[in-house]
Amino acid sequence: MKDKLTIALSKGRIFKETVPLLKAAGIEPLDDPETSRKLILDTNHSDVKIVIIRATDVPTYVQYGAADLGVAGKDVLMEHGGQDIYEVLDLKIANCKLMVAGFADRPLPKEHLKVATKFVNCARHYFAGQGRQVDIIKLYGSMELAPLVGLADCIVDLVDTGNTLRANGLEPLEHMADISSRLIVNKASMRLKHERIQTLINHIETAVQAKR
Ligand code: PRT
Ligand code: MG
Repeated sequence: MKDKLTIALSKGRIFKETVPLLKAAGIEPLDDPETSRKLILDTNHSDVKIVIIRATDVPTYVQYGAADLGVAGKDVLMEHGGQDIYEVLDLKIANCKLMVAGFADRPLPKEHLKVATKFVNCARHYFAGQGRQVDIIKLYGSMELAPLVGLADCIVDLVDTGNTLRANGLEPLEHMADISSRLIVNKASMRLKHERIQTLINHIETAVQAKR
C-alpha cells in the first residue's frame, strides 16, 4: 500500500509529452487515453496507476492526495494557487506563453479595461501589479471571440505559434509569463513514499536534461 503510486495526467499534449519521461523512469502505461475510455490506466508496474483527468483538475487531485503526483501547466498551477502541493520539477514540455492579446491598431483603454479570460486570478494579479484598473470577464473557452464581438477590449490567453490569434485578427500585446509543465507532488505522499518518489523524480530529471 505504502508503495502504490498514482500519477495524474491530462490527455492531449501533456500525456503525449510526459510518456517519454515516465518511460525513462521505467514506467509505461498499458493503454492510450486517445483510444481507450478508461480513466484509470494500468502500467507495466502493478503498483503504479495513471489517472486521466482534465488539465485544470490535476492540482486538485494532487492537493487532496487522490493522486501522489501529477503533471500540470504552470498556467494551471498559478490559477489554482498551488496550495498544499510541491512543484518539484520543470519538465520543459507543453511550452507556451501567457499573454495579453487584442487588436494591434487599437490601444488598450487606460481605465476600465475589459479583459476576457479563463485565467481570472493570473489576470487580476498581473494588472493589479501594474496598478491598472480592469474589469475581468470569466470565460471557459474561445476567448479570441470576446474582442471581436465587443465583449472585451483584450484577452488573457495562452499563445504558442500565435496562429489562433492571427486567424481572428488579434495580436499578442503583452507578455505575462513563460509557461511549461511541472511535476507536482502531494505533500504527505512526499513524506510517506519519499524514497520511491525521489527515485522517480531523479530519473525524470535526468531525462529532461538529456533532451536539452
Ligand atoms: O483542452 P481542454 O479544455 O480539455 O483543457 P486544457 O486546454 O486546459 O488542456 P490542454 O491539454 O489543451 O492544455 C494543457 C496545457 O498545455 C495548458 O495548461 C498549457 O500549460 C499547455 N499548452 C501549451 C497549451 C498550449 N501550449 C496552447 N497553445 N494550452 C493551450 N493552448 C491553446 C491556447 O489556449 C489557444 O487556444 O492553443 C491555442 C493557441 O495556440 P497557437 O499555437 O495558435 O498560438
Ligand atoms: Mg485546450
